[in-house]
Amino acid sequence: MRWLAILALLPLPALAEGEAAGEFDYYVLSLSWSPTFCALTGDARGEDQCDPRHDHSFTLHGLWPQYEFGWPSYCRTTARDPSRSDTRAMVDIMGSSGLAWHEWKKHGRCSGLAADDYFTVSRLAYDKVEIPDVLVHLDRDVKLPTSVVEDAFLEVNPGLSRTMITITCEAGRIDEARICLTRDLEFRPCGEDTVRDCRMQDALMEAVR
Ligand code: U2P
Repeated sequence: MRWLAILALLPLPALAEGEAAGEFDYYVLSLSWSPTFCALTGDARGEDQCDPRHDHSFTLHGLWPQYEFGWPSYCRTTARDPSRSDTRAMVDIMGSSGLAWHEWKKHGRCSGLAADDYFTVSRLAYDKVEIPDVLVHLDRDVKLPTSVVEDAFLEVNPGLSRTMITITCEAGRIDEARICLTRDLEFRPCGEDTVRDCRMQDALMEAVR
């Protein structure tokens, strides 16, 4: 019985797997700065998303069901998986159908929705957030504190405030904008574990090319 007492003292993991679908508190809409993805990963893999004929700025990384603390993943669900055409239809905003499939498996199955509905809601959430024009058309590399990126989002999204968005960095570069939404896709404050504000004063934001 002593091991039970020890188990009870261990901190709960933020990440578990195989939770029940549809039981969550809010969504994180995760937007990925495509030039950073391409520089760190995509170019080396020869991803089509990084081909110069595209001019992606913030692409949809995923719509993630969250708990007030932590998040579910790879949930148990009887919901239909997406068809090839469902995942292909997300390429315009996600960059690749492989990412759409991965996001469905890891996060979408926790939404309690069928795959086509999950992608519809993901697109609605992506469309709800205005990506600042100055970033959509960023035509030169800049170094800046992440607060400037956050300010740009706040300026063009009425109702969005600082506690509802977090900007992350990776390897010295602006990586993602994560925005917290209710299950009805209204802006709301992020849970404390979702806040990953990058503290760099000179994070690289490469131009959209
Ligand atoms: O941050 C690294 C990866 O962890 C997953 N993540 C992170 C924060 C959060 O609130 N929820 C969440 O799921 C993401 O995993 P992915 O979807 O990319 O596999 C994130 O990229």
